[in-house]
Amino acid sequence: TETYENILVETKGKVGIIRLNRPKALNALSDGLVTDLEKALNAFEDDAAIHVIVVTGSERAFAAGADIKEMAKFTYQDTYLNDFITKKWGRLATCRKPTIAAVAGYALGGGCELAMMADFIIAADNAKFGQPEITIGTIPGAGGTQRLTRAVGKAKAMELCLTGRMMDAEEAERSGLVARVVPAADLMDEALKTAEKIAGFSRPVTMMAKESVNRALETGLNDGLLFERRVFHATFALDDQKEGMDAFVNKRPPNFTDR
Ligand code: CO8
Repeated sequence: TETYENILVETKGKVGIIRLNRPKALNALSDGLVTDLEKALNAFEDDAAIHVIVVTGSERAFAAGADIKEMAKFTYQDTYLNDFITKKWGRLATCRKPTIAAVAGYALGGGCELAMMADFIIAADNAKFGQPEITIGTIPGAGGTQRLTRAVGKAKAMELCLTGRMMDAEEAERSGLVARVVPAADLMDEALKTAEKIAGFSRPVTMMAKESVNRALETGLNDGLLFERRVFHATFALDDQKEGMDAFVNKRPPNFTDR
């Protein structure tokens, strides 16, 4: 695998792992880091051997937001002309393979937004989520007002965006932002166990399930149900549907071939 300046990349079986790695800046999302992240995500998406992607940070910080030192001097023209920050930033949200954010420590501003771009978040019990942009004179710019509102509802999203306060892992789980909270020491084990479980299923079927859940956020109920039904019917064209159901009927483990 390629080496990067701001992230560490490794693979474990069918799982691709990206670790944000700017420890001195609490993994602040500099242009360099986001460029590395986009490249690594592209590589995992293109690699047929990889089924699931896990993005994580350090024990102290998933990411403490956009790099404020870098951003401080930007003019409106800079941000507008460069489309700061949608281009590279959004890459995690457009992955077709399942993605997990394994979050310990701070997930603030762009860090919280990045975590929310993953399919789901597994949080360490020391995780802290927030959109503190208001405290530095700006607003969330990578989905904080939109994905957070969909995840936790208007009241909590408003409160977090307007006050900048952080919520802990327990509150984040209770309000629907994170799928599961685990002891900090077990975060990577639990995230990898979950990723490996997904990676053991049929790759096209996991992608279809992901695509269908995501439609729920983009459509009305009847269009969403129609989309789901079409994709459900489509799974019957796959060898892996035959294999999965035959294995169940004959009480044996399935051997999926991603066909
Ligand atoms: N950008 C740049 N450097 C940072 C950032 C950041 N977001 N966060 C922390 N650092 C640096 C600090 O400057 C410090 O560096 P140095 O040692 O050189 O002074 C080092 O990391 C350690 O940080 P602290 O000393 O502050 O550590 P503490 O434990 O005292 O505090 C906090 C931890 C509470 C997380 C604190 O660092 C903090 O409040 N950070 C900023 C959080 C924030 O406001 N984030 C939102 C940024 S705005 C944003 O994300 C906009 C999103 C727009 C879309 C995203 C597109 C990129």
